[in-house]
Amino acid sequence: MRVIYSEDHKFRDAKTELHGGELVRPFEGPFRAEWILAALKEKEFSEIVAPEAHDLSVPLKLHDAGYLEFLETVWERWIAAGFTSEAIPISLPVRRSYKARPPRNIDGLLGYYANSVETSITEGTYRAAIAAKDCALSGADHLAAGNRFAFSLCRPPGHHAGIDLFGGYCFLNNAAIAAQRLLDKGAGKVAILDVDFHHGNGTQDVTYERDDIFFASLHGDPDDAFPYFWGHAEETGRGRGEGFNANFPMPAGTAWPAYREALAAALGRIADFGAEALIVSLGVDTFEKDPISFFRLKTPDYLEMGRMLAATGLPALTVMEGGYGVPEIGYNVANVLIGIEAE
Ligand code: SP5
Ligand code: ZN
Repeated sequence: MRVIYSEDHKFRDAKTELHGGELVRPFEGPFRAEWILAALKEKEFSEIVAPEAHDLSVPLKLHDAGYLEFLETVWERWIAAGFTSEAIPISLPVRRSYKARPPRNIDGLLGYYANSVETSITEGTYRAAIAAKDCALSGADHLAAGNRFAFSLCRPPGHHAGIDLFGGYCFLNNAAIAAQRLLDKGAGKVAILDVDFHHGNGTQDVTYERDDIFFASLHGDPDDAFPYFWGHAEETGRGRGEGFNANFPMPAGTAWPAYREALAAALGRIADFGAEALIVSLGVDTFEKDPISFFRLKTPDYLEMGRMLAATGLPALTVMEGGYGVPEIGYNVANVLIGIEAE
């Protein structure tokens, strides 16, 4: 299967993440892509290509124009304001913030566009995020050209990025951008299946009122896990999108037998929807050794996950999301892809 990878991910190399009241070295760093790439090479994935550059026309169909301009300019504005460290918001619109609108001050604007504050913005962040969305778009183009599978090794990840919101280590919603590209190239219905440990709140945000993208997410129960304020089973879509969003929250300690049942249910919903293509938001932070998550999947489980995904019979683009802490994340990703190709 073709792997689309850009070295530009290295421009996203934050030094700080707010975690447990301290600024720590981020869980989401360049070493993640290096581990994944090394495992793919070891498992003889030989077609590893750089993405084609794409413009912002597809992102602009999902994200707010002011938000994209903010992402492009925030670093220079932050430095111009006299700050010397990484950009972290301090004040966010919350309950009873009356008709919150974008403030002029860059420190305020940072909070306006944030949905969480662990994600420091740095000098190279925008450049890396643009490369990640190009990986997603090039993967979608590969499917649109008639190929059955591709893997977009996106970094930074994207599934927490909403219409006008960054956070959860995400800036542009790579998976939704890929789905939009497939629709633009002629698909009538596309499904996004999110198997990252965390609820894909950004993807839910950008697809919530749509009936041409079905979104299903399997994740840690938001009563217990980030992003806390999204991802409950009763969130089913709005307006014409009602019935086109499906959340599968699961408790701490969930291992493969229960996970597999939820996955089968989600794939059943996607089949009923009549999807013509599948985008998989692949986080391997469901792994038993993940440092920030609480599921208990083991390395061989990812092979079976891949087989189940391919058994849908759908063309499938896998897009990288989370998975932290240990080099085994590379083997877990490789196993999903091997399982997909084996089916
Ligand atoms: C793409 C992705 O996986 N983003 C996840 C962002 C999560 N950031 C906040 C993590 C908070 C973890 N707190 C759990 C502490 C466990 N000891
Ligand atoms: Zn995650």
